[in-house]
Amino acid sequence: MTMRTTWVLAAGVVLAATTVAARPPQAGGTITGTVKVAGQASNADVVVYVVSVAGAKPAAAPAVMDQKNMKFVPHVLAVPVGTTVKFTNSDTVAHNVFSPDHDKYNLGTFGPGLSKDHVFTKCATFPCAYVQLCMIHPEMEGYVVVVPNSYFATSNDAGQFTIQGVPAGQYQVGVWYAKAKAQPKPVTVEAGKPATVDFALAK
Ligand SMILES: [Cu+2]
Repeated sequence: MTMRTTWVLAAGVVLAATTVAARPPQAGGTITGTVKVAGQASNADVVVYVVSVAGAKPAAAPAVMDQKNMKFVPHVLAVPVGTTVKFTNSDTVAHNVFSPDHDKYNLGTFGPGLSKDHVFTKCATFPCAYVQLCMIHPEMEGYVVVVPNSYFATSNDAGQFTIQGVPAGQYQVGVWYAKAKAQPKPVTVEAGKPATVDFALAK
């Protein structure tokens, strides 16, 4: 090993050590809980989100809503405001993508293997739910739900949800569901710990 190689390796080690040390000591806490929807067999597809987080990161990577077996998949797609959603078509027939809600969009009709993008930049009052429809197949229905930041989760069949890496602090946690409602609830997040909040949704 030459002297120069040794020096470069040593510098790399110092740089890596500095990067680790510069990180905050705690990566935040977790908000977890269960939602129960009155009169529904499944408690899935409830969007749970932190109403306001100081310094929240902007939208990350694009999200995907597929059209598969004549359905929008996932049925409910929650995204932070500013996110690009790629609507793909995995079926063997053409589909159409439009929504009559808020700023409205109509991405037209496109065939198998193709996709169209829409950027969800506008939302006056969070959350903004866009019913997702197809003009060719009236039975198709999905939802894109625009939330204010990247701290959100969508419940599973059992109604469970987990929002990871929330900075320590006091927050309001809101819920969205297509057919029922519940008021936001306060939650206090401590670094490295789970904070629990449960919701009962009714019409
Ligand atoms: Cu369709």
